[in-house]
Amino acid sequence: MFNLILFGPPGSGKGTQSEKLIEKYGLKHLSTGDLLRSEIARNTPLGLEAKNLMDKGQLVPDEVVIGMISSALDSNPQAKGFLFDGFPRTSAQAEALDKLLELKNATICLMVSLEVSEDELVKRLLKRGETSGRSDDTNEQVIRARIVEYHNKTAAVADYYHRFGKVKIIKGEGTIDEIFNDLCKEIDACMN
Ligand code: B4P
Repeated sequence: MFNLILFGPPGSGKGTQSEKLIEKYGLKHLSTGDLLRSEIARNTPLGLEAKNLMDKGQLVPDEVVIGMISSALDSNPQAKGFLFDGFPRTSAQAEALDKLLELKNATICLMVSLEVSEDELVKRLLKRGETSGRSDDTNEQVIRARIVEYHNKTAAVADYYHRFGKVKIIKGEGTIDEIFNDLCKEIDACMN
């Protein structure tokens, strides 16, 4: 089983590159952002709690996202591997993921981390906000709060995988195809 984490700050291209990667490698895409937005769209109690936090640019509690990932892993027993997009976002989530995978005799093979300057992140997210209908993309203050959450809580997740020599850093600025090619080089090197 090949399990990959696509890592990076909000707006770094995780969702964009995930779509291309799952097509090329046949991995099952697990995006906690998409799972949460689907709960919001269905007006579930979990969705209402999540929306409140996401609209402020804050992370949703660990137990909520870990529970979602756990059910998604169980519902996809045939998957030949998973692409984790936007998860793990805290060290507690990273430790929980390791334990969930261990139960399936699996592990994270590689974390690819997209690096993008803060000005570019803000520019991209505000542009997406013009059309996406995502309330967390329309307000610059909320976007900046998401970037602060990333530095305070999420950046440390890369250190966690770094200890196991599993992190590769990719420049996340350039054309979508250039970045995709750089990601594929790292993934192919890890698969072979
Ligand atoms: P996510 O849905 O994960 O959203 P994101 O990080 O903002 O988006 P992503 O990084 O995938 O966007 P992309 O660059 O593809 O999270 C949303 C919220 O959900 C979080 O703030 C949090 O509240 C909550 N949440 C999610 N997971 C959680 C977890 N595990 N724990 C706790 N809370 C969690 O796209 C950005 C834009 O850039 C697009 O418009 C795209 O077209 C553009 N773009 C992409 N690549 C480009 C390039 N090379 N050049 C120019 N533009 C590019």
